[in-house]
Amino acid sequence: MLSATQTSIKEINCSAFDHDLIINIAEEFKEFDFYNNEIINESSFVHKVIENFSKPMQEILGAMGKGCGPDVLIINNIPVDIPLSTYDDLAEKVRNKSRQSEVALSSFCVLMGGLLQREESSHQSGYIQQIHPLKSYKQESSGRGAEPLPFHVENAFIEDSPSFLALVCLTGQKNIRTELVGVKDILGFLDKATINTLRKPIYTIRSADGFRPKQLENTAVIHDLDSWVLARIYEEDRILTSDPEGQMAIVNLKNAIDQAKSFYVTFVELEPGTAVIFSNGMGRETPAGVLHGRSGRISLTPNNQSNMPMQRWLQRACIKVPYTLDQR
Ligand SMILES: O=C(O)CCC(=O)C(=O)O
Ligand SMILES: [Fe+2]
Repeated sequence: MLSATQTSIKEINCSAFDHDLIINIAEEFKEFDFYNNEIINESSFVHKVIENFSKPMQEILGAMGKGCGPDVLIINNIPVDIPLSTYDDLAEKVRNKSRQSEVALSSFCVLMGGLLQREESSHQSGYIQQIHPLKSYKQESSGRGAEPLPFHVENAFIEDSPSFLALVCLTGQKNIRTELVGVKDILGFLDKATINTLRKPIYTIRSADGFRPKQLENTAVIHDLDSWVLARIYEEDRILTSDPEGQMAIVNLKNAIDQAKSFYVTFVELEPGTAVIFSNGMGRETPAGVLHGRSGRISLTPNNQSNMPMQRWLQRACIKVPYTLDQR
């Protein structure tokens, strides 16, 4: 018999107090370049966040950062920068918005005790990224494309993968789902021998669409780092090895992903003012966290459903808690 999901998902509301706090901090830091500078190094920002956010928000994000919170946290009612400008050009849109979503993402990072991580190998090298389709890349399965995204752990092909991902929705689109499936739920379909083989440093992991070609060699798929465990898992064929036993383990892993997908996928249909924060395939001592994906094709024409002449637009932060790489 199939057991219940082992993935913990929690949904909370941002209190009116935290909501207004984000607006106030955004006003105070409206001149700060959140994309090219490390807000985490601004002690006045860090103090403001640590001293003012409500206790429930501090506790849940603090627990997640230590690896003892939920795998996925959904936060409703965070402020959305309104009005969002209707420029065609994404860079113009970003320049002309207030800084509320940037402050929300940066604050979550501070409360988790993490660092914002630049995405060096992507086309967006700043501390915060835009998930927004661009006409010329619409056929990509990526943050700038409009196609669905197969399940993945973000940046599993770089050694120093992010520990958490935070997404904030500025503009939503009906029937576009951010999907999540738990690492434990996937591994539940594998035997011990396969998991042990996935722990061996015999794999090469390749980058995905929307990233410069890059690969991580001689890595484990279930990778022990300090007291954390990172699952470098892709649904797509991006995990390779010449080792026959390793190849068998990848086949088994694929089957396990398929099984987990048919029983355990959850999703959020992001709406303006909703954030989702999840462990990027990271667990403390034991495998945990989630893979994420996206179903549905994003529309490149204005989104009338939200009464806003805009396409779906998320902002994202890659958050890294202090783990050091295991050099074994
Ligand atoms: O568009 C989404 O819902 C998810 C995008 C995604 O995979 C990401 O931001 O890493
Ligand atoms: Fe992603």
